[in-house]
Amino acid sequence: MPMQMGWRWYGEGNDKISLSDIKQIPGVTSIVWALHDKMPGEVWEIDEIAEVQKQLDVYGFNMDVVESVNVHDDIKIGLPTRDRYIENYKQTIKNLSKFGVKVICYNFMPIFDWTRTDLFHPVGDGSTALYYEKSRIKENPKEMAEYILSNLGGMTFPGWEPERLARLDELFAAYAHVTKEQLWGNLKYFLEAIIPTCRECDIKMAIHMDDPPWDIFGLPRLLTNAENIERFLAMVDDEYNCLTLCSGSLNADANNDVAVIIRKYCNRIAFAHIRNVKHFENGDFQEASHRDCDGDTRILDILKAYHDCGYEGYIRPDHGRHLWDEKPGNVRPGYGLYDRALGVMYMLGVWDMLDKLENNG
Ligand code: DNO
Repeated sequence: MPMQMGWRWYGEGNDKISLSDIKQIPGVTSIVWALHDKMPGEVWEIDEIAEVQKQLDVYGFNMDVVESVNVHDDIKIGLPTRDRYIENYKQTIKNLSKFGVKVICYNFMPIFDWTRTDLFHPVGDGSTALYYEKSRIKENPKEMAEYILSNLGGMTFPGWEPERLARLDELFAAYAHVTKEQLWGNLKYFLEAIIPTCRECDIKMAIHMDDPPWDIFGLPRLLTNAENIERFLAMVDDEYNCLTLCSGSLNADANNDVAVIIRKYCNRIAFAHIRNVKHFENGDFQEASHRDCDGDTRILDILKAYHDCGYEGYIRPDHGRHLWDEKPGNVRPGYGLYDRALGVMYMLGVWDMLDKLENNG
């Protein structure tokens, strides 16, 4: 089985890009989906999942990959109430398995998911892209959260739930005593509780890399480099405990060589996010087109590593730039149509050539 190309879609009525638009992009077979109106900790009900299945069936897409079933803060903080939310998580896994779901992408970042200081930074060619200015991520998480929330154009973004972020002070107070070691322990507790259900249901849990891969606002982050990936995989050494290897998240730290990580852990990568970033000397970074030479992530080496390893998992273009008519307010930051579609074609172009060279030189 070859690798399978996916496309992240935010759902009917919640995404300007329609399934019929996506159908016209060559090679996409999997819709990477979620129930975006669910709060972390809620059970995803059968009838709600069935609704999405019906929509995807019309176009012949599979629903094998969910991104994300978000983990409740009480689990990350390690509160006694976590067991109730873990039970809900298991029920969601069981419900998803009835629809043939194979992979759940999730993250274990305290409070914030991906973090950027500018969502529409000029690239220099008329397009814009997500940008991270290191000096602006210092003391004021509120300012950053308000900036991001007010620039989402009313669109939902998992990890950026306004209801949750309205309680920012409370959340920071709750995480204040969670050390990095405790966070590792809470992750282990969560995984040990759910992996038997994953095995029973044949669903792989695929943790997303922390983005950016370093502590922010004094909050610990775990999935940041090869050493921590090794620790994570060994901590719960089970074929259902896997990675969503996000090339752009990892390579925001220029010391991370993503291709080397792929070659080492390929059998535990269930989902690949391909994103290119360009580094600046002061530690800032900007997201770039998927073309290798437009950034510093070495996309060609990454694709070659997956190909050499015989990768059969899911892959998707990650963030793209905003092109042409994609402007603040009418595009979900990072998730426009055009640049991600170009990303699919670039990746498939490289992959097809690698296949050809392998098959008949
Ligand atoms: C960024 C995404 C992440 C990812 C979550 C997974 O655009 O890759 O937000 O979906 O971290 O839980």
